[in-house]
Amino acid sequence: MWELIRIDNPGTPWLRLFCQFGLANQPFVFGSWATADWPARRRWTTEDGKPNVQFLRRQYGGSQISLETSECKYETFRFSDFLDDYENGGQLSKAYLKDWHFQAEFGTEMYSLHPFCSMDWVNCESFSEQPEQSPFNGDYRFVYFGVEDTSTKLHSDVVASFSWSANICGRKQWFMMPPGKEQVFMENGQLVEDIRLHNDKFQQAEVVEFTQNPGEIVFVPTGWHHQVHNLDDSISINHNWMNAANIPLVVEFILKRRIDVQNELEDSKSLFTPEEFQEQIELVLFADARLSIARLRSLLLHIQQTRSQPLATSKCYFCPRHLHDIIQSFSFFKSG
Ligand SMILES: O=C(O)CCC(=O)C(=O)O
Ligand SMILES: [Fe+2]
Repeated sequence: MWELIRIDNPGTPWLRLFCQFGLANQPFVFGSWATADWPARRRWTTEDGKPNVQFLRRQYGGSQISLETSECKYETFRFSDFLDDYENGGQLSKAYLKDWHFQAEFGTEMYSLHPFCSMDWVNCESFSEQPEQSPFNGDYRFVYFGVEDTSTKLHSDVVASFSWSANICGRKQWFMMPPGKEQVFMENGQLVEDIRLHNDKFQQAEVVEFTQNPGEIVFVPTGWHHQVHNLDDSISINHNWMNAANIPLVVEFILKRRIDVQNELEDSKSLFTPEEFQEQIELVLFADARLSIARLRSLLLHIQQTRSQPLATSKCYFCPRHLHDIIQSFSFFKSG
């Protein structure tokens, strides 16, 4: 069984993490030091490590949240009603509150990003607060709240993005496997419901199994399928993102999906002019893959423009701080 690498040394250079895990597309976990000074860890939890219901209700109770109440059926509730139900051990709060666009409503004051996570072309750009300007039509920043035994089925993340997931309270059990190995868990053209029932295949699929403790941050690389179980009542914060390390994988993903969409639409081609047909492909591609070729191009232009400006005029990458980071990274590589 594969062992997951834990980064316990807060002094580990970000460039080393970028090369060893970002560029190599390999998972790792940051130790709880990475979130030790996050206000969320103090304020959202009680001393015994449970969700701090009073604080959460007071600060965020009026927010509208969406819950999957039965298979693929979502309903909207007030967060305070969800919390009341949680306190009373009711049924509503047994539904996993996922993908809550908390940050779009309340901002990001409750946490801060490690440099490895802040090199982010999705959520750290000027467009991230303006859905209509964003190539992704919004941000990819979320809060999850799940009671013990709630879980997320085997999946890989949206648009071939990276994700990080920080446990504010509670523990999660993770199962992850390298890109392509999910095929081992295909039955009748579909991924199995729960890979724990197929643990005889774990070795073949190179499954990495580990527990994420409170405060730890898991890095999920592009295309790695994962299944996640809340071992306790848990709150987590996560982002999906892309940057120079995984953009080649994103481009490969979107080009492949474009070919699929074009093939799917081929029958209706004669109904459109060539330009309209291309537009149609882009529309379907965006609906299906949450990105399109034009949107990807606008993202890349934005990155090129915003990055080349300061670099042309400043000596950022020659300043003593960055030089130190770079030298440190290379000495890490040499030593092991
Ligand atoms: O915590 C969970 O239930 C799922 C997290 C996840 O899928 C992710 O961070 O990509
Ligand atoms: Fe995920």
